[in-house]
Parts: sequence; structure tokens; C-alpha cells
Amino acid sequence: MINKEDLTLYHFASCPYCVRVRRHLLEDAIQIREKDILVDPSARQELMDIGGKTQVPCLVIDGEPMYESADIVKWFEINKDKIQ
Ligand SMILES: N[C@@H](CCC(=O)N[C@@H](CS)C(=O)NCC(=O)O)C(=O)O
Repeated sequence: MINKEDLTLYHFASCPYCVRVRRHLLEDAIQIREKDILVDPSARQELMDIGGKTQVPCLVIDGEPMYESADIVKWFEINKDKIQ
């Protein structure tokens, strides 16, 4: 099982790749912590500290960053039933 507390999606509102991921989460009713790096400067710094860059979307899974919207969507497709 995957604890949703171990998942964070870093994103920003107008990023089309982030929209793609957030739409997928919405359609599958997956609720995880989301941090907008343009609204929250500390989230932007966190993302920098974790992965050394500010590319979004970034899904952090138990401290490990995953970039690329297609990979993130695929990860949720594979793992959605394990998230609790
Ligand atoms: N191929 C990537 C593209 C992601 C991307 O280009 N994100 C832009 C925002 S729309 C970004 O983070 N640019 C700033 C940066 O790379 O630091 C994906 O599909 O996730």
C-alpha cells in the first residue's frame, strides 16, 4: 500500500503539463497533497531542494522526485488502487 501522505504533487495553475496531471487526478478521484510553486515560494524552494530544479509537474513519492507528466499519469494508472 502507498500512504497518500507520502505523495506530493508540485505544480502551478497555468502549466499545461500540470493541468494534464491534475485532470487525471480529478477524473480518478485521487486526492493527494498539491503544492503550487508560484503561489508558495517555500514549495518552490522545497522542490529545488528535492530535485535540484523547478520543473513541474513533479510528483514526489516518499522523497523521490518523478518528472514528466506522461510518467506521472502512468504511475497513477498503475498505482491508484494501492493509494490509501
Ligand atoms: N515534458 C515535461 C514538460 C514540463 C515543463 O515544461 N514544465 C514547465 C512548466 S509548463 C516548467 O516547469 N518549466 C520551468 C522549469 O523547467 O524549471 C512534462 O511533460 O512534464
